[in-house]
Amino acid sequence: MNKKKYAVDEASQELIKKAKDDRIETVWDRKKIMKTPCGFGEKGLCCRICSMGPCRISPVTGKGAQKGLCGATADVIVSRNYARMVAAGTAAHSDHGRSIAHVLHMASKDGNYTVKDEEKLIEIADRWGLETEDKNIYDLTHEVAEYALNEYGKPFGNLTLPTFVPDKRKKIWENLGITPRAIDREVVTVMHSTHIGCTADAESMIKMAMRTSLADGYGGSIMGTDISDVLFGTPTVRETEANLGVLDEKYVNIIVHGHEPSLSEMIVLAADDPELLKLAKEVGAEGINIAGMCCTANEVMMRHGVKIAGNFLQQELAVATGAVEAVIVDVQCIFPALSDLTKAYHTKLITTSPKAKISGAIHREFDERTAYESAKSIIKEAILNFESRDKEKIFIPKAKAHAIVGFSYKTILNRLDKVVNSNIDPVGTIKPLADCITSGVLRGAAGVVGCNNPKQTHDQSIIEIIKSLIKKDVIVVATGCAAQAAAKAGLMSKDARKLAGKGLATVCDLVDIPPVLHMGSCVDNTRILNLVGELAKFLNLDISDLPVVGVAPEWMSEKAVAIGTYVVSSGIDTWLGIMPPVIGSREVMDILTNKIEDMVGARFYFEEDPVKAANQMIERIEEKRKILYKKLKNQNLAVEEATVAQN
Ligand code: XCC
Ligand code: SF4
Repeated sequence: MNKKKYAVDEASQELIKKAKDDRIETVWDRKKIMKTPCGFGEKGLCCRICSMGPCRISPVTGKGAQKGLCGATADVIVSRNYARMVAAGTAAHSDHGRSIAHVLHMASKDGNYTVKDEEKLIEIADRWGLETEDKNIYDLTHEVAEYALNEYGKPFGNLTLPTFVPDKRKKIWENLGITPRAIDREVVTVMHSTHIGCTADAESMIKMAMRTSLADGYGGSIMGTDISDVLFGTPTVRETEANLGVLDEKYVNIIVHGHEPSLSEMIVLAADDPELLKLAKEVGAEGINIAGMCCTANEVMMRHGVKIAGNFLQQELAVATGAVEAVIVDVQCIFPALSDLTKAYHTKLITTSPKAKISGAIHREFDERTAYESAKSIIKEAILNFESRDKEKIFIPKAKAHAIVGFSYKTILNRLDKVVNSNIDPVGTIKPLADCITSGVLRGAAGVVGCNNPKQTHDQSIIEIIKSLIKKDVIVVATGCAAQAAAKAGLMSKDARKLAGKGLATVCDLVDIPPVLHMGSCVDNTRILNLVGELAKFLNLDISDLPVVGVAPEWMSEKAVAIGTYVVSSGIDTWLGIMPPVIGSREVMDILTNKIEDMVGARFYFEEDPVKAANQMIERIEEKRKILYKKLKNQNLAVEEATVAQN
């Protein structure tokens, strides 16, 4: 290994070495071959939008082309590229949400998919103004599903925003003209406006990107979260383990990888089928071990405690253990490299979605109408593959960590009730959290989200940022691959309380939570929006008044750009640990890191150094606290600062 380590955890390090010994190629090898990334692409200055180009321009050096053939400037090209990233990310989250809505439409009393959380169904129906009284639950289910699907393409009006959005925030969006309309419409509008010969004004383009991102955060992603909760249950606290050490040599190991829980839920269910367990024994295994990867892991872990094999950059390493019978995938974040890689071992790569076929993989289209049987036959294929293992090639690292997970919005409220004096305080409200934050026992909250990226040492920035924050009494909520990094590092265990500052540690003890709360997959960032939205409403403030920050230390996907944009547009300052391709335009840089604050009360920070980023976040949180006090005092709320200065 050269100067920079590839990964921080032992399991990954051991397997990177094994991959090398096995002479297989991983992302880090390909990164070496790739050498320096294209400078134009990196700055956002390459335009492939029409075939007069591609045009690549050099405004930074001032030499060579300064405009594209059509006359597009750096500001135009960069802003268009940025908006397209947001549109693609929004499309991915929202289409995932749509699939789940289709599954909801299919749900029936004796079907493969049923309603697990009726209360949540009714909550959604109420939010959308649907009549719920005296209605057959499955009639209501179909109505809710139809309403959801209509939100994607309704011809008139705006998206039906969730009730947790504070009125002040809605006003801000309205005044800026960025209130989202139908979800698909926003994506299409960006694709249209970025076509040659349309929008050529960076600010207008970025505003369109913001509106589209809001259609993701308050539309498509919410569908993903809320409807999954209806179908599969709203997550509650569970214990699990994380890292590649969860694979077990004696078992048939199956990795579920991708995003949509409709597949993984069935796989988890079917893995308990007596017929399959019998078959597993017959081939010489002790049982079936399902482990998750990426956001699919988060979905099944939150609802069943299924173990986490690893996050994004560990997908190849899992295969390199030589102990995985099948990697079952659906959509998003699946390396095409798995196709060749699995062939170097006995592992089967099984694709299941027509939206993500991979050449060289086995395609077993997952049919939701016969979901259970589909899942069973896929698992069967994995079991029968157990005997093809090459014992010589097996190495499973020991490393794994214990984690307490499953913190949905409701679960957090229920936990907080433990500290409530029910004679005075209403239970089931956000008041205890508001008290912790306004009193200063907790200095603030941070959402640590997003992916892995080989531009950074795997997981390192995520872990460092989280540790710095909790030490300063900032409670961390995490989703996606960042949450898995935290789980693997033991930051979601009881023990992690030792790493927290005094205030946070006290809260953790009282409420019995770890200092880092796993809130789910990336569509579940909506759970965080829900939390901050309700908190702001409770305090009669706007989200931008809260001492709350967001950070994606090692992001890589377009989805992360969409998330970052809706988080900032919601009024939450957001740090990106990987520079997005916008540096080629002075105007776009200025909008995203400065001007946008005048529009929505929050801005982007681009900082690759995790220590610097964490310090900036803490500083910002303290600044926000001062504003918070002023505003609360103006409302004549009696607030007492517990610890005035950060010590
Ligand atoms: Fe993918 Fe969602 Fe990123 Fe992980 S965090 S690499 S998007 S799996 Ni969402
Ligand atoms: Fe070049 Fe303009 Fe075509 Fe882009 S749209 S490729 S800048 S001519």
